[in-house]
Amino acid sequence: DKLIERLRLIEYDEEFVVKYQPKISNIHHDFVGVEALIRWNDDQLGFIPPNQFIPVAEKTGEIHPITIWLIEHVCKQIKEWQVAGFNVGKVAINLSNRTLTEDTFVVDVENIINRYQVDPSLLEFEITESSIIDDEKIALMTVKSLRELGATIALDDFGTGFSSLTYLRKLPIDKMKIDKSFLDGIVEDSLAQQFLADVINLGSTLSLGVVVEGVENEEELNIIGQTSADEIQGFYFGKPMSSDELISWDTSYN
Ligand code: G
Ligand code: G
Ligand code: MN
Ligand code: NA
Repeated sequence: DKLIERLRLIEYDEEFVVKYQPKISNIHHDFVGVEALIRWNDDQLGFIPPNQFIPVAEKTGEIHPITIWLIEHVCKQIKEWQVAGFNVGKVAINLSNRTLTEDTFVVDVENIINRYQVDPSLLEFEITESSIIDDEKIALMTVKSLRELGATIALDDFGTGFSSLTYLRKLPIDKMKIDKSFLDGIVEDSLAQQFLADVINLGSTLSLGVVVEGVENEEELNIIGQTSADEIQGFYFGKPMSSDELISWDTSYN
């Protein structure tokens, strides 16, 4: 259809914009990192949200060049921030299923890191449960190789997949991002609060860093403040922003 055709014709540098959403530490509310989120503005179709075009790009295979473009864009941005003396901590990048089974992916990432001389520990890759279950062996090898390069691996949307907990226990990951649906209605619901705290404790038991996503107000923030979560992300602190917006956000945040 139209979307597939437009996707094939994308001028990446002109039509893609990358936004960065801040992540905050749970203890002192320090600015500790960002998640990079892609935005597509097509001159015919207008703005197309990622949850609309990413699944299509996964089917057509376009997701590979898109992800490589994004990683390169992020590495350039990290260098620019470093030159400007702006410290954003780790930059998280979402990886689709298909990316993890692309045989040149790790080598491509390695080449970009070397080209831009970016410290790999500044990169965090977000994967989902389904992406490692679909094609277990190859995807797991990719994840291990990314970790060996020095990158961090976070399991995104935790709690929405169907993988068994014994399987999760064996995954080569560093962090867990609790899905924002765990915060639905939590302010008035003490059972939901206990459930969230228990899920966070599960991550801590597995020695994983725990990120809580989707924090929109102070009440939710206070609930999370009483848990062992490590990081917080959500509109309450900041929406996904351009680099310039992020710099002014940081200035007024501090
Ligand atoms: O930013 P937003 O809330 O609109 O994101 C919607 C969905 O699109 C999220 O699941 C997010 O992970 C995904 N997404 C955003 N940017 C990227 C990207 O660069 N690559 C992949 N694979 N998914 C992305
Ligand atoms: O699937 P993934 O976790 O990558 O999706 C991340 C997306 O979630 C971000 O792109 C952002 O648009 C969205 N998001 C981030 N914080 C909030 C929030 O506080 N509330 C809501 N509703 N969405 C959020
Ligand atoms: Mn994510
Ligand atoms: Na998520």
